[in-house]
Amino acid sequence: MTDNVEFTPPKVWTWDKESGGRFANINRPIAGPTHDKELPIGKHPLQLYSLGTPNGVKVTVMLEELLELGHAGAEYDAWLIRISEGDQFSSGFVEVNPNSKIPALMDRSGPEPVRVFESGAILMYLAEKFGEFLPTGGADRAECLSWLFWQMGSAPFLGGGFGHFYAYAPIKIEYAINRYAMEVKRQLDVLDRRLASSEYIAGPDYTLADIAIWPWYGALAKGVLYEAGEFLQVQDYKNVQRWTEAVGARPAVKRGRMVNRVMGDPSTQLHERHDASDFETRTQDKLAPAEGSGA
Ligand SMILES: N[C@@H](CCC(=O)N[C@@H](CS)C(=O)NCC(=O)O)C(=O)O
Repeated sequence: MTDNVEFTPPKVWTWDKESGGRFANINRPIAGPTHDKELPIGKHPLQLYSLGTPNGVKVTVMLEELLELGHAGAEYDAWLIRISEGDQFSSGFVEVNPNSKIPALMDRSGPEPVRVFESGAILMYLAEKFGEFLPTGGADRAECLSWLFWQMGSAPFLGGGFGHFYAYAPIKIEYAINRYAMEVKRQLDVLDRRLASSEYIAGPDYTLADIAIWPWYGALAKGVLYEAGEFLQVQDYKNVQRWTEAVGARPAVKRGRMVNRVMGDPSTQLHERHDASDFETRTQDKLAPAEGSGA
């Protein structure tokens, strides 16, 4: 293999602000807020601060599924956090998520607000709060949580590894692209083998494991994530294709993937959601430029 970069790390790493890459303007080696700004608070019990990336879509699909089942307590305001403009570094956002990444949820239904960050934790919190999409015990719960944590551990290799080096890095590095393409194909094969013997990811029922995995691996299977469908030959994963279609056809999934979405066909975008009727009456004040995951 020939490598196209040579780099000898210095003794001490320093921050090279000119390093480039699609998200260079928001990536930095320090945490904490960059500016003072409170987050808005709407009328509903749940306040979501997010963006329609795969990690954000997990939560809006979950909330729409809960509403579809009739849980009025799952009514939510979804506020748009434009990560390319640094909204995740406001003092208000950092109070909800010290890690400065969407999605972040504030549950204001009780006497004291409860903050929840990390999409997997938010899914579990909502599943337990409403008693849905997570088996209550035994082997079924273990299987479901195993797949949820599989997703949380695997997607950074897909997004931060493969997606970054294939689509966002300022130069195409053969070693990095090959390493992560191999891992992502292995992950697709893991899912494909599982879905050969199981209707849904965690078993015969649709659960939060499907809700967590679909926005990443369903989009990859459709060839819309990083436009890598042909490169990874995603059509070969037949069981993943079958499951992607089945999950994508659910009405709550169709609604959830529109919320906080600022890219793609304008008719698929609902920048903020404050009422169920917003899906019918949506008017986009101003369409934003395409924006992806800054992970
Ligand atoms: N493990 C986190 C990852 C969240 C994440 O990476 N969010 C990205 C968008 S998909 C983000 O907010 N990036 C902004 C930044 O890195 O500054 C989760 O699942 O919630």
